[in-house]
Amino acid sequence: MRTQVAIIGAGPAGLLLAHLLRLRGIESVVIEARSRDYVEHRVRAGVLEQGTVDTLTDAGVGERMLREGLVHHGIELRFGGQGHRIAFEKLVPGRAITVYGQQEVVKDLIAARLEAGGEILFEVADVVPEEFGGPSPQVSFTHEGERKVIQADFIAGCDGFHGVCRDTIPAGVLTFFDKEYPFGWLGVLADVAPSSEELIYSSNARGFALHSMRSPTLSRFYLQVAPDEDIANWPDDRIWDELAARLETVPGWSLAAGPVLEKGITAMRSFVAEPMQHGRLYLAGDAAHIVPPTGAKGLNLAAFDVTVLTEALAAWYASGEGSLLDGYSQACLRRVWRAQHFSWWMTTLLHSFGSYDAYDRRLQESYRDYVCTSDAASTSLAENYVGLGRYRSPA
Ligand code: FAS
Ligand code: PHB
Repeated sequence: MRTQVAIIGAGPAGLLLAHLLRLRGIESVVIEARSRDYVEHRVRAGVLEQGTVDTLTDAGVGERMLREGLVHHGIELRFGGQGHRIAFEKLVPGRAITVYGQQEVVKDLIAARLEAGGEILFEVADVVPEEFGGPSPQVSFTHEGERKVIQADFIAGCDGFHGVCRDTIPAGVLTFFDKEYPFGWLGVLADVAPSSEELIYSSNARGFALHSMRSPTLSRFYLQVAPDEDIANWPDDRIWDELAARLETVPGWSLAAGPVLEKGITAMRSFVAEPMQHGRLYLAGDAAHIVPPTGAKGLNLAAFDVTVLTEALAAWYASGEGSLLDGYSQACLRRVWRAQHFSWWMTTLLHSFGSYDAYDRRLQESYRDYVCTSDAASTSLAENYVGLGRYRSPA
């Protein structure tokens, strides 16, 4: 098989990259380890930044998102027995977020890809990116019981944190930056109407809880739990009791419960691999970086990376100009580290850390008070949360 860009991974990064490249007349083949059904039903991110919404809309894959997505103009921080609304319309006028599940974005991108006659090979195995140190990289893999090879000009490593691409880069080339948190998130998808119009980030002595949603009839919740927590310890009744204990902390507000459709535990980690490229292999999305989901940045960062990579590849194919490709990693990492800091900051602001002494807890309380009473502080949160705008190529 021969193509221009071999894309490993059919998550948001790989699928959006394939779509954006096609719009620029650049061919690609996407290979994915899991089945189509699996990737289209994997419940993950839920919040799209304004820039991601604009990218999907302008790329012609935003029609259902604009129809079904929930546009929100604020979020609530809830602590000390009070709710504090971060009002985007006041702090960052004209910018909002859209609540639209990652699996819906994936479905829309797969549908667009297949409708355009693009290729996605699902359920591949033993994927090996090769020869990316020279001008003729290739990817070998097994598909439908047969060993295959894709010859390409470039390889895009969009295979997530647990993929193979990052690890095929020779030792000593990459520098890793890693931070683990002393807790995880228990995520819950429930067949119940949200008890709030907007997202609620709540913290009290019992820990952190997040009330999000997917639609007017589908709610999404998260609970801070121990990092090695076993989901078997969390029957549905206990989940609802704990969510109520952490969210029902302002007078007159109550949480509606309902059937739990799905529950699972996600580890919390901050991670960056630098640089995000080596030879003709380019890493994008979770393959290159991970953020704790508190800032709702993961999916949005992936979209930003592939926007940068598309511009760089388009310049190379148009004129042989390689400076944007050479500068890919640097162009991404500025945004990556901004999102890393914001995600770490939101996580430390809102979670209970067992290691905190009395002084640390007073600092946290003071910072929470400052964020809720200072326009400058809440504007900083708002502009990071709705996103810092789309990539603008230097050209
Ligand atoms: P992805 O991991 O989404 O996609 C990588 C793809 O590559 C997968 O489909 C995988 O099957 C495939 N792959 C892996 N190895 C391969 C191989 N060897 N060959 C071929 N294919 C291979 N972000 C938020 O903003 N909010 C959240 O609430 C949130 N919750 C999350 C919960 C979980 C459990 C996880 C793991 C992540 C969560 N994230 C969240 C982050 C998540 O949304 C990512 O940022 C987003 O999926 C990034 O997209 P990709 O970079 O495409 O990586
Ligand atoms: C979600 O709806 O899945 C979600 C929303 C906000 C976050 C994390 C996850 O910060």
